[in-house]
Amino acid sequence: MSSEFNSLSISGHDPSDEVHKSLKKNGVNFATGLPCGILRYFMHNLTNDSEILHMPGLNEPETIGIATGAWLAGKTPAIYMQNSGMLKSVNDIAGLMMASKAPSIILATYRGCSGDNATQHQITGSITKPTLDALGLEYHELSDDNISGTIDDCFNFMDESGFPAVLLVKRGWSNTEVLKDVSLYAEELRDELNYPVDPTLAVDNALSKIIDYRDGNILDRDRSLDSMFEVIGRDSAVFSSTGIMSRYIFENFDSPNQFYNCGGFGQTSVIGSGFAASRKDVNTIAIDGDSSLLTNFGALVTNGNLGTSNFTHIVVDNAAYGSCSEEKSLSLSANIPLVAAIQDYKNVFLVDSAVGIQKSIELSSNFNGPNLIYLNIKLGGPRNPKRPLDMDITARRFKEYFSQ
Ligand SMILES: Cc1ncc(C[n+]2csc(CCOP(=O)(O)OP(=O)(O)O)c2C)c(N)n1
Repeated sequence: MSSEFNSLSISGHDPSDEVHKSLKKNGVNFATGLPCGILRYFMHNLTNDSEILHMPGLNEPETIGIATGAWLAGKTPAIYMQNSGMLKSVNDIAGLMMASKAPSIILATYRGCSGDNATQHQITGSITKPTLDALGLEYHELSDDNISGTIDDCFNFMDESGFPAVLLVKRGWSNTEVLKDVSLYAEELRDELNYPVDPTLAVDNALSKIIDYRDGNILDRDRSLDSMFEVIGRDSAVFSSTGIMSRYIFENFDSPNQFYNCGGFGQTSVIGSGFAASRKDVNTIAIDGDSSLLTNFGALVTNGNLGTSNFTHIVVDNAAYGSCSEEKSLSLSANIPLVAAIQDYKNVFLVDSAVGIQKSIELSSNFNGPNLIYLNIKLGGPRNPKRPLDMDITARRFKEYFSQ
C-alpha cells in the first residue's frame, strides 16, 4: 500500500504521465497489480500518488479479488499485470469480476505480440486477443496517438457493460519510451535483502499471538455458521467463500451487508482485505474455507502484511473439499494459524465451539486486526442449500448498502 519500495525517481515520462492523468480523470483512486518491467512508469505514478490507495497483490488472480473488494467499497480501481498473468486470471475475471459486474481497468503488457521474440511468451501472446474476444471484453493497444480518448473509451465500455476493459501495452509502446534498466528498490532497503528476518525469532513472536479458546465441543459447518451469525452485526461487511458455505449463509441469513464469492475460488479473504483497506471505518469479516485458502495460501501474506485493523479472517477448517465430495485437503499439515501469526496477523484465535466462535468474533471486532479465527469443524451438514442470487445483484446491493 505504501510507496517506499520505489523512491527512485523515474517520473517525467510524458506519455505515461498522460495515461496517469487520464486514469485519474476517470476516477481511478485505487491500484493493485503485479509488476512487469514494461509497466514501470505506470507503476511509479500509481504508487507515488497519495490520492491513490495502492495495494499490490502476490499473484494476478489475487489482484482481481483485491480490486473487486475495492470496487465494492466504492473505489475505482486500476490493475496492472503482464498478459501471462491476465490469462492465469481468466476464471477470476469471468467468475468474480464479470459475474459481479464490478469492473476495473486492466493495464496488461502485451508480451508475445508480433516482434516480441521471448520464447516463453509466444503462445500466451498469440492467445491474448482471442481470449479477450471470447470473454467479450473491450481492449485497445496503447499508443501515443490518442491516450486520453482510448482510456475514455475503456471507461465508457466499463460503465455500459459492467465488465473490465483492457489496455494492452507493448514494449516500446510510446515513441518517447526510454527503456531504462532501472531498479525500483530503494537504496536504503537494499541492505535488508541480505539480512532476512531470523526465522526462529519470527516463530517465537508468532506463538505469543495465538489464543486458544478450544473446548472440544466441535460443531459441523451449519451449526458453526449459526453461532457466527448470532453475533455478527449488520454493520459489518461479510464476505463468504465458494461452495456450500455461501449457499447456507444465503439461505439462512441473507442480508445486504453480505457478499457471496461464488466464483473467485481462493479470493474470498483478499476481496475482504481490498474492501477493508478501502473502508477503514467498517468492521470486515471474511469467512473462508480451508481448501479455498490453500488454493491461494499467499493470501495470508497479503492480508497479514497489509495491516488492516478492521479485518477479521475466519477459516472454517473441515480438512476437506467439503462442497465437492469431501476429498481430504492438506489443511492440517499447513499449520494455518502459525503461518498467519508469522505473517503479521495481530491475534490468532483457535476455536472449535460456539463459545469460542462468539468470544473471538466479539474480541476481533475492536479494530485490533488483522485477526485470524481458526475454526476446526466436523464434516457433514446440509449439502443442497439454495444458490445465492446472481452475483451482480448481491454486489450492487452490497455496494449501495455501504455507500449510505
Ligand atoms: C477455480 C475453482 N476450482 C474448483 C472449484 C470447485 N470447488 C467449489 S467449492 C470447492 C471446495 C471448497 O472447499 P473449502 O474451501 O474447504 O470449503 P468447504 O466446501 O469444505 O466448506 C471447490 C474445489 C471452483 N469452484 N473453482
